[in-house]
Amino acid sequence: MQQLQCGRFRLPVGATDRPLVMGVLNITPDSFSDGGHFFSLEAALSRAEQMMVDGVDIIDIGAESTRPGSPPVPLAEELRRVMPVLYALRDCGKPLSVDTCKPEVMREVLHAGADMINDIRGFGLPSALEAVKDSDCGLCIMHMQGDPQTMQSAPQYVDVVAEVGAFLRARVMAAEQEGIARARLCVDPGFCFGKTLAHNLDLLAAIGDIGGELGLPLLAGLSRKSMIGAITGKPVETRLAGSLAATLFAITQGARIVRVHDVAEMVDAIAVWHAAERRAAEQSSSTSSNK
Ligand code: 7PJ
Repeated sequence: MQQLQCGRFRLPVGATDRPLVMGVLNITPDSFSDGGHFFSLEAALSRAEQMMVDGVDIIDIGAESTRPGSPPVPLAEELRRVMPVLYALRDCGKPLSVDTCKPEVMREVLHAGADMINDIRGFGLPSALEAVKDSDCGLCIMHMQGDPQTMQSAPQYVDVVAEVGAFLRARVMAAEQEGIARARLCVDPGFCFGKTLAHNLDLLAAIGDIGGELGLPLLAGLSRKSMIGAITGKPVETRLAGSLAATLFAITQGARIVRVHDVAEMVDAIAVWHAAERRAAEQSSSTSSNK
């Protein structure tokens, strides 16, 4: 049974386990999909409570907007946003992930009890791996081309699937060289982080291969993203159905953790998909054993 070591938790991420839902808790005043709505501590906590009622498996606290074109958030400001939320949710019973690239933030939040670090730069800043290595937190290693300020201007690849796969492999090796156990790692192709619609679709079709080749659980974040808008023509507030479809497709391709804004809807979609999928697997194994 495959498990992801995630601070105080061991999360089931095997091929037959129910895919896990990571709920996005944005505490930025400007993040692109729920800009400003959840900036106050009170609002962040009530949002987290609702996600728990809705069946969330991991809460991903993000204080640095990574919306395309967004400016970096200074260290002190990021800590000012994230720490009160982390302290308040510390004993909520769910694994707490922090979406950050800054080694100083990683150290502080791990000290305060975060279970996972989700780094859109794949722990690429100097001393990021060092900041997490002596804890037992989970790591999500994500691929991004460029940086949030410029990444969507002209992303370029010769072979996006091979290049994203090679990047993730290199970062996994770097983590292992720091002595970080593989059981703590998951990988993410980073949809819409320096990718055109065509790049994103290539990656979506191939994510099973990327995760499978590395032998690590795959995390996919598609919720409300620009690629959903590019396909449906819908603005960010009306991308729910498109997000559910893309995310379920990612699950059929092998994603084990999905990062979403709409937890209740995703949990229901997964419950129905998983029930049907398990039954289909039972039927095909009983058919093959009768042969
Ligand atoms: C992702 C993320 C993602 C991981 C964001 C947004 C932009 N972390 N943080 N994967 N996206 N691991 O929520 O649209 O796709 S911020």
